[in-house]
Amino acid sequence: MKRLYLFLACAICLANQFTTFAQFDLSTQRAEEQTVNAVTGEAQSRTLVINPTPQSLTINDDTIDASAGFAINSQLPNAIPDFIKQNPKGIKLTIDFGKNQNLKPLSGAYSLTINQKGISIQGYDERGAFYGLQTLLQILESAPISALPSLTISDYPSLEHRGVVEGFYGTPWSHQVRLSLIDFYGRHKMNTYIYGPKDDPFHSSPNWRLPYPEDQAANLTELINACKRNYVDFVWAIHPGKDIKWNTEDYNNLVKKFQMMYDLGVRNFAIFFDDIEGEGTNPNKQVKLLNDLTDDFVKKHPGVAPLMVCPTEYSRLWLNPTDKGANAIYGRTLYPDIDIMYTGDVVCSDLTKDTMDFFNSLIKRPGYYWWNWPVTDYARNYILQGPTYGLDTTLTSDDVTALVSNPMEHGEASKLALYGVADYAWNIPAFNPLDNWERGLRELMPECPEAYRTFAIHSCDTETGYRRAESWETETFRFTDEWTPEQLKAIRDEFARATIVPNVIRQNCSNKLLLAELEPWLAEFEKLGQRGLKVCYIMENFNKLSDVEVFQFYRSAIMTAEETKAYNAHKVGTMKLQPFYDNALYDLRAALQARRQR
Ligand code: LOG
Repeated sequence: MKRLYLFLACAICLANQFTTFAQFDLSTQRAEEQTVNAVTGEAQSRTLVINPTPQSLTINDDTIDASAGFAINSQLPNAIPDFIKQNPKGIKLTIDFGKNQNLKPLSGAYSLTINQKGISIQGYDERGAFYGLQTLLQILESAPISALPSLTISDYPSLEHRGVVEGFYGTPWSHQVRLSLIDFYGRHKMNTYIYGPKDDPFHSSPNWRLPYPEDQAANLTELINACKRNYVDFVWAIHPGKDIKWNTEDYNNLVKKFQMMYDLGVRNFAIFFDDIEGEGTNPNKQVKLLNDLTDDFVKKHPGVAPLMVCPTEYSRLWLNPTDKGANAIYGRTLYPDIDIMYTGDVVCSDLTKDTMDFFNSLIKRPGYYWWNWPVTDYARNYILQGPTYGLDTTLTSDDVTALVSNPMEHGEASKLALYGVADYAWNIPAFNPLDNWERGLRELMPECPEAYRTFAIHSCDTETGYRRAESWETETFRFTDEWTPEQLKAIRDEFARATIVPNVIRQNCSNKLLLAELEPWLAEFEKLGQRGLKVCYIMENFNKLSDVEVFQFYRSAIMTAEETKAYNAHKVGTMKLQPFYDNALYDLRAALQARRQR
């Protein structure tokens, strides 16, 4: 983290006319991004829940009874889950790929029909057939097996690459969480997992030249196999720029490391030059390295995809926009099939047409968007559970070739955000942030979605950097304002819910990994509810209570130093609930003093 701060400090100083390096708080650097945009979209009621939203779906009036099971004829190896009941006399289920000429010629495109003749999935490619099956599985979850809707779906992705870059500072995800996430990617038609945790020493300095220890190598192979099962491209990224020397020795070190990773099963490679300084930042050397590696390694190894790169100048905040800038050099000299990553106007930014137009004009190809959300490595005391928004719904694959999200070090708790990333990247024009969030809550905590919603709506903003709408249904006011008993009741009820929902979640959420990640914030939410109720009580009864009583209640509502410390370590409700409490305490104290002086 310190390194990140230092780096950003350096970057800013560079942007400020190459003056001295100084260390300063990231929040001041991101001060220009303090506007909080409202969440767009609205909840929809629908009979079928399919995420990502299909491009075209027609539901007919009749239904199909599949309760006897399915007579399966599938060209897809090993993808039919056990819970699908097989019965040679049941409804016909055909899964095929590569033969339907009417599909969009895009990897992952498919059609699905359910009618009286049976169920047919046709994929443009094998991945498409797998995605058709994922859609069918979601339909089976949301419709009764005895009355499946007759329907036609024709579907394809808006963007070629959709998924995740594990690219944050902090504790890399555990193997178990990674495996669970990879299944989640497959289920939601995300096809990209870029492995690049900053704190994996074998990805970055000092050990990028060395082989992974045996146990870690075995885990990587397991991840690669999990990705294959889910039709996810596993991209292994290397971050050599902190200490790379532009000489033959280090070039050979890189080729050797790529070979080792190839032998473990890696077929997609990325090189990250972000957050470095010194020799490694030289764009001409970076380009030569990438082009040489393409000639010497990529082209000589069957099945290896074109390289991708994260440049040093990955944000408009400090990039040189002229012809001499690094990205213009990339644009002119980097092989055209190498994708170039970009985080947008600042480090954590909205994805807009202007953002991409600017970058694409430099790099002479559609950029590859690295979205720094819901990452919290710059604000680790928050858990981001808000809607996925800030993504322009007019973009097409001509503007942006990929959307990969950099999530929190809490992998399970990042799934809610990724549920949105998957939906947007698959079907951009249909993306409805609020509706997606409402569905995501149900998908991720089906046992108690309302309780999860109450927690999540108050756990969205970071107070710094990339601001997010939070508590948008809560109306707050000051004790000194004109307020009505109804207003007070509404906020008191919300605090009361905050005291209750953590236990509902603890008792009902069956995803124990998620629960463990949320727990420190659930505990703080509960305490916030309790102290909120106290101030509401005083506000309501202020005129009825004696000075001594008010004072006693006031004292009991104040946070102790320990409570403040615990809250600051795991903050929730920072936009509305905690400020309401803070203001109430301040105002009540002033009102009591005024009353005593009378
Ligand atoms: C890092 C990234 C980090 C993120 C958020 C990129 C390309 N690099 O400012 O590793 O997780 O910001 O703090 C970054 O975004 N640098």
